[in-house]
Amino acid sequence: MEREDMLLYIKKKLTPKRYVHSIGVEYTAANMAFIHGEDVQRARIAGLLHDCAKCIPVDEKLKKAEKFGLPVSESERANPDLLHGKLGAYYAEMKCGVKDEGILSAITYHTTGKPGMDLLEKIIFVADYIEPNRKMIRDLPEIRREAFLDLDKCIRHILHNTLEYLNEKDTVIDSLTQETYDFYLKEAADDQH
Ligand code: DGI
Ligand code: FE
Ligand code: FE
Repeated sequence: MEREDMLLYIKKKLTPKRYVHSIGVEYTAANMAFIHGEDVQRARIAGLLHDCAKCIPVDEKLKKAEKFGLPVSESERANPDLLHGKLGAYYAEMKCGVKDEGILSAITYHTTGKPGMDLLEKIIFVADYIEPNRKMIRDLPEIRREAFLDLDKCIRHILHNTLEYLNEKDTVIDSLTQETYDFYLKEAADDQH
């Protein structure tokens, strides 16, 4: 599918705010690709489509994931909104014809991250958090600078703040979110020695 058709596709599936957010992630990911040496078109496609399943009602997210045979973890069952990455990758492939496994993986893991992310996965994880239409959240100006200057530090910072926020909210924390944070903390500590 060409970009124009992807735009039409997500416009149909998303609220106006979520549509604007998706375009923000597209161009933020493109700029991060320039700086960090990722393929710009891959970053744009992943950014544009990452939330394409976000606006499906919660109970339908779970039903659709089961219908499509996608694996559903305990925390996803408790909080089916977490499934929008996995479902989004499914639609990106089935509805938009994306075959690039790296793009599909970046969409799948954009909410939780995962240990040992490749460059495209890191870019989408970060671009989602820092895109210009995001409402101001704690440390955002600093996190935006880190996104271009020190990508792994940026990832640690985002996960630190997200986990703190989720702990305050007293909600289910996906084990992948915690594992990702632990992985990047350990990697940074190992790099010191
Ligand atoms: O879809 P977006 O809003 O653009 O961003 P996202 O896919 O990162 O989802 C953001 C929400 O997901 C935010 O409220 C934090 C939440 N989140 C991230 N990791 C976890 C989580 N929520 C739960 N319950 N558990 C997690 O591990
Ligand atoms: Fe999302
Ligand atoms: Fe998003």
